[in-house]
Amino acid sequence: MIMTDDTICAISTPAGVGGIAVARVSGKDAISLVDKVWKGKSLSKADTHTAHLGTIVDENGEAIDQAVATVFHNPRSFTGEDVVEIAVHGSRWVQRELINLLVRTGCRIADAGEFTRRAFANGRLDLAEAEAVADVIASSSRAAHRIAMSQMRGDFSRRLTDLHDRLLELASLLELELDFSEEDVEFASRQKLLAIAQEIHSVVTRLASTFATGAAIKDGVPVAIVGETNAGKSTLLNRLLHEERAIVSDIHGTTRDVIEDTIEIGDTLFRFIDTAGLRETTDVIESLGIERTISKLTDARIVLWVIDSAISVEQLNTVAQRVLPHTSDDQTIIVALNKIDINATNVDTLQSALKDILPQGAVIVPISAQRGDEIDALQQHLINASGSADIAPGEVMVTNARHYQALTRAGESISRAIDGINMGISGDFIAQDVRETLHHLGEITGTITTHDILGEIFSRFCIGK
Ligand SMILES: Nc1nc2c(ncn2[C@@H]2O[C@H](COP(=O)(O)OP(=O)(O)OP(=O)(O)O)[C@@H](O)[C@H]2O)c(=O)[nH]1
Ligand SMILES: [Mg+2]
Repeated sequence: MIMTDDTICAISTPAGVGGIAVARVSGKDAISLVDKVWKGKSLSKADTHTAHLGTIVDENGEAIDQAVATVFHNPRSFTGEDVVEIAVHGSRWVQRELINLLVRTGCRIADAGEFTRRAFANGRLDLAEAEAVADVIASSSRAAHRIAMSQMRGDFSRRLTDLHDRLLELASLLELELDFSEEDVEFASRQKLLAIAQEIHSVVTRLASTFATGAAIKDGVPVAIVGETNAGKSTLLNRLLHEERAIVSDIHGTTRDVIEDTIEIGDTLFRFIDTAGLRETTDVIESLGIERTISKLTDARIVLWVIDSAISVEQLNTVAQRVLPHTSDDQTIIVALNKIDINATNVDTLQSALKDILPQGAVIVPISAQRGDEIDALQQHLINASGSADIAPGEVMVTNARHYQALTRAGESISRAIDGINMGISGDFIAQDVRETLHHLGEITGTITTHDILGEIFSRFCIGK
């Protein structure tokens, strides 16, 4: 995508039929070009941020549709250029005709993400904010929306600007030291340099550490439903999704493959993953299913371990050996002691046996997946484990893998600077690491970004964004 000063147009509402559809026109000739196909009050004479009722007419004077045109003068528009948004009735024919007419009049059809890219090029948004526009549009839960909105409004970018300023301070202190090194004066005490560098390091690593939760909230927190065959995993999946998504039967080994679906609980999107039951088997297909179970178990944020409460403590230890070795400290384990409608008496025994073998932070919830007992309690534990409740209003969360990588690299270079200061290495080597840290942070907001990276990012947008 090459930046030009031509005028672009595209339908910005979703493809298909709707009550209305909105075409966006942006560029230096946006207003005069739309005026050519507009019958009504002259848009060229209209004030900025005003809406006008009129008719779209083609070259032969034929009316295409009645429309509302909203005029935005540069630089106070989304793209920073002159913009007209034309709302027409949302028939496919009207939408197609309008765009064809605009193209015949002199507009070019916008490339994917070109409106947002122009907004970035004109300094209306930095790169992180532009990427957040896509996240706001894609967000499918309140928690994901809240994070994307905060990023779009610039909370993340402001945090990065603070870091940038601190790094510049560090760089200038180091340079002062260099300038006067001949005279053997140590201007900035190493102690002070160290304190600044450590503060930057701690902010960078804290931001990077929000990625695991941030990404999970954006895409749906992955919850692997695992356990022995016939424990009631598929019954629980269906219960959580409120639909008969997976086959349930009393035959051991009913589920052979992974079944995934998402649903919002509270404000958070969860991705539930039903898996093949864990047992000794010689069946080739079942073994392949179990391999997938293990891989889903390892990747999940939350392990929802379903246990048939009829089993003995001995059997429990056997199943635990198939589950617990695959879990890690980063995961939360929630044990659903299932079928309490028929085995209520065994629950206490199992609960105390479980307490001995479960890691810290794991929770046990006795439930009946079939009857729906204690599902509310289970959902509350899921919300707690998702981490979404811990997000304070205005707290910055990293949800984008590109940002996470840049932060990780920035963390590595500032950490080298800290080592350098501690070891008494000469200031110019340390300054090198500080500059590298600045570079990585600049990649996030787009102050330092190549044409290729920009093309990559904006091509993932749809046309019209
Ligand atoms: N009484 C009772 N029966 C249940 C409960 N949950 C599941 N079941 C029954 O247990 C049997 C197994 O349920 P599934 O959900 O298929 O079990 P699963 O863990 O998915 O089993 P696999 O797919 O074979 O690994 C079925 O007959 C269910 O109706 C429960 O809470 N109470
Ligand atoms: Mg199943």
